[in-house]
Amino acid sequence: MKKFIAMIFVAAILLTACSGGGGTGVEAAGYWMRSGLKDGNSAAYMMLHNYTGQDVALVGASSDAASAVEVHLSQMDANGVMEMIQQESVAIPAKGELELKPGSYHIMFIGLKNDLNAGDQITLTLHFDGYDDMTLTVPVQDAADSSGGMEGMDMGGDDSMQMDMNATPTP
Ligand SMILES: [Cu+2]
Repeated sequence: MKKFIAMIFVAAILLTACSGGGGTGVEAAGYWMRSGLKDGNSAAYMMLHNYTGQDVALVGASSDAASAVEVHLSQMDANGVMEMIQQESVAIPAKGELELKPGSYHIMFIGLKNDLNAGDQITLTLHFDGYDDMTLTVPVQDAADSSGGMEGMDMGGDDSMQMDMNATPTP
């Protein structure tokens, strides 16, 4: 039994060594944000890697690019209608990752302060429970499908996000 435990311990050390450059904490990759119009809504997407041995909770985000910034999950309700639900806390699994992508988790920007066009950049700060804030300079890109109306501030009516399943986040 002792031997078994020792083997698990060794495996854990090897995993740590393989996680790349001794990376600790959380890393964001491939982040981008959808273009949008002043007073409209938009969303940012990315891959969050957790290099720690414990789940890390994403508990919010902030940016001066919009009146409000929230962590959302898009999902199908019982009637087959896509809805967005604000998330108080989303776990990035230990030694795992959380993908924020169209039709799933995303950082929601409500009430853009300015038009955001492809090529623009915004500053986004992510908040984690028990870890330092992470500030990102996020490039704005046109979504693959921009046919969804971006006008209006009514979030309930903006269900255009799920139309962009083919949007490809580029690193
Ligand atoms: Cu949303």
